Amino acid sequence: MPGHLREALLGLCLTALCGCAKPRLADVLDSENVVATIELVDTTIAPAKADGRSWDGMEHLPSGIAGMLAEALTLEDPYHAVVDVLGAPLHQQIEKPDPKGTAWIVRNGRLTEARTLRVGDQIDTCTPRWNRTARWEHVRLDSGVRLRVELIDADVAFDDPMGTFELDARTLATIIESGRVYQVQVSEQTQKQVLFAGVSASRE
Ligand SMILES: [Ca+2]
Ligand SMILES: [Ca+2]
Repeated sequence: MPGHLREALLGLCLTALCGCAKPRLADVLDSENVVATIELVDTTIAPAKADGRSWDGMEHLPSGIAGMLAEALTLEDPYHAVVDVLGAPLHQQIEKPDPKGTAWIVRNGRLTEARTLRVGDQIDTCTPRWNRTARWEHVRLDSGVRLRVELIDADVAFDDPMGTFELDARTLATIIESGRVYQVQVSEQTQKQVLFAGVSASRE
């Protein structure tokens, strides 16, 4: 092969290699100035409490639905599998929760920038949308930052705790790179009471 062709080919290969080696945003959070807008868009809540009872009634979630839900959480695309289960007619018959809560940006262990989550008219729902109430701008995203969310089912007398989950900075960086509302599975942090958090994040 002529020398100039060999050099051109080598250049192409190096360019391709450099392209592949572009660092993930999660790996440069402490070396680059990454500033982000973050929004908790929605959450997906289990149709029953961890003990199988419905959020507001006395009935138990039918065992068939509970089994389908448990299996859906293990599938390759768990979010869409869970959404399918939540749409089943049998599930529609049990009392749903009235979610509300608080969310924070955690910075080096300190809770900051609290946001109150309310669904307004969306009572009795397992899929609350937070209507842009849980939004943070100008968040300096380094490895010491997390998003923390505490949710409860509002009741007349004694609210039912739903759970607390946190998303670390690497997860938030992955959400930025996805370029969409990213459904993060949080069920293992909440005794499978809160299943997914839909989060949008973009670099400013
Ligand atoms: Ca309740
Ligand atoms: Ca309630």
